[in-house]
Amino acid sequence: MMLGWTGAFLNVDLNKNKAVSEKYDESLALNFLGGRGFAVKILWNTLEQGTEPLSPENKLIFATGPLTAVGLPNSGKLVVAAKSPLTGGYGDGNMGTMAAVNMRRAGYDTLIIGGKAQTPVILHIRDKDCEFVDAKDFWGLNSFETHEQLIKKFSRAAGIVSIGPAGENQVKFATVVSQEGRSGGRSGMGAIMGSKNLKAIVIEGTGQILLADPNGMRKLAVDGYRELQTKPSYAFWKRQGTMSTVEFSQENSALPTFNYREGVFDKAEGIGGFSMEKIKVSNRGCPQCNMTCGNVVKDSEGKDSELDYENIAMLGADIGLGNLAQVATLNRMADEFGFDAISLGNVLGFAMEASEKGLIAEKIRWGQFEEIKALIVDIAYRRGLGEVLAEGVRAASAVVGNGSSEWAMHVKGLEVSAYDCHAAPGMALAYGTSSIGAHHKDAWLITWEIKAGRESYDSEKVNRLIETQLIRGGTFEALTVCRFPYNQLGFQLEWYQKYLRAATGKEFSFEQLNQISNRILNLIRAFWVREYKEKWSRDLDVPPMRWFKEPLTEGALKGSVLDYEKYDEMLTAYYEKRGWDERGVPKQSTLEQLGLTEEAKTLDAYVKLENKPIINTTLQNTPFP
Ligand code: PTT
Ligand code: SF4
Repeated sequence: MMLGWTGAFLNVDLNKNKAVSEKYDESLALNFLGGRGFAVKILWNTLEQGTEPLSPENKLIFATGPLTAVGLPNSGKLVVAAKSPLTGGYGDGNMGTMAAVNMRRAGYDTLIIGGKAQTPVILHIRDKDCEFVDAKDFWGLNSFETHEQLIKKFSRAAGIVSIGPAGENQVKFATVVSQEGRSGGRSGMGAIMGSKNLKAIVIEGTGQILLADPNGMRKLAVDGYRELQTKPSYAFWKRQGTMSTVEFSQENSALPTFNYREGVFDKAEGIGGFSMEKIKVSNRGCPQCNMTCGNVVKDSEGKDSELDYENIAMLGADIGLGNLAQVATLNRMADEFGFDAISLGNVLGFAMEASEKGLIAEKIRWGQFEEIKALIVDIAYRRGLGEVLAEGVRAASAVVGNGSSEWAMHVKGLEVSAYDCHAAPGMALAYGTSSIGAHHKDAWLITWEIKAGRESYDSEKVNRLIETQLIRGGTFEALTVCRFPYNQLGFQLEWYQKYLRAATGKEFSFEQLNQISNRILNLIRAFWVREYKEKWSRDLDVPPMRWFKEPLTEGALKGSVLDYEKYDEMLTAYYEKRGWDERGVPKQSTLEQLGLTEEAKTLDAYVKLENKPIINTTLQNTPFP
């Protein structure tokens, strides 16, 4: 019997309204751990190459890991994954939700959802029972209304994930939303739910997760919570969460401003952590967490809105809006409609710049609150300019043309998150090589880079990047728990080894954990290459040209710009250290060393692993594969 893992997946076929519980082999758990590891392995195994992301054949995965929901600090998280409709590659997000807790208590580590319901449905799971509930009365509701209605219909203790109108209308950057403010799956996981006519999933789990050492885990969990509270930054974290990053980014010319033209914003103070504190009403957060970081404020309409740094930077500075209560309204709209707030800010900034340059007929101006609100609604319902922007910034720039691809701020189709990189080559490489496109999840290198020397492109940065990607993008995404105790409060990694021992009864050395992470990240890379086939090119690992060509014109780092040749050298060094060829494709030997021999054979059939050149595309303009 497996301990720590439930050992079962729930396989749901919406074509047939059927759900089957499946045992999986222990070797999967030992080699891929859980979360992102399970997700990529399932997608690799079950999707045909070239599967259309919004087709019934795509699989939507909700995956937990051996540490999810076992009572230890910040363990109420899951990974939501699929082949992304925004990027055409591997896509996922990590969200805190009671659905993670209930899924494990219902006896499942992972839900695998395929097919498409004929009419909108809600999947209701109660332990081993499953039903498909007609969702006609819910379709069209926003995610907050959906949550409220479903709690009334089922139970307050149920775990609920749902989509809003953005997901229903298959906006390519629609997310899955939970608990009025947790949002996951930046690269369009909500659109996948919409394409399957799946409005929501309600899970009620009443069982117990079997652990190797339950008493040991209880004690370790209490010790962990106590230790977190003693951390010097704990109190400030509870006050501001990620919001203090606004001041950090502004001081370091990294706050995305006017569609990443600049790294400083003259109204930054008004949208920063200390301004937020003045209107803050409470903290909200994920289950099983004692450092809850969601800052709830009253927005310009008097409604609650939960603020994080990324959302505020992207729906504030990046679109020229300096009124925090108004930014909070846009943030709430993002959660209600179920958009990714980062991509939303990005497409809005792109539209404003295109409008300013006279490249589109519509007038949409920096910082004009009413115009922005109206455009957000149009994106959700795919009306007018909204229809173009609903496809994401890469596709929008293909429509707008006129060189706009140089300031369409994305990598591999995923919009850049909220760190300007004119003067941060390491962070630029982190975006370039991230597992899902330009997201900071795998490697938030910028704080370290600023201390280490931001002007350098040396191998220390490459080493640090890979180390960070393995821990954050590999281990934490597989465990599957929140990484904030570790990277924000300095909670040591050794804790997680102890937790793993108590959960599974097995020892995992750091070398083993790194090996698992490396396996996961290599398989993710192999997935991208398999899906892009001959369209794959190293250019896809290069961030937007704006950062190379258009220097900052304001702030202490005025004149800064990235150096293309040096970036390219750094990319080569990165590939060598990863065991990838000059195209960024994992070598046969690399995959074999990680036990991915079968996967190497499959990949070889699509892209010769002996380093034969494949078509080189122009920078970042690869059409959707
Ligand atoms: C995450 C991305 C982030 S990363 C932020 S703010 W951040 C934005 N939050 C959004 C939001 O809120 N609403 C919305 N409509 N769109 C949003 N888009 C953006 O989505 C999130 C926290 C945060 S807040 C971060 S960094 C950490 N991320 C973790 C991670 O990736 N892995 C992990 N093991 N632990 C993490 N802990 C932290 O979790 P995505 P959440 Mg999110 C409202 O989903 O797709 O990964 O994108 O899930 O429960 O809200 O927690 O400064
Ligand atoms: Fe969720 Fe924040 Fe707690 Fe992490 S620290 S579990 S993101 S509330």
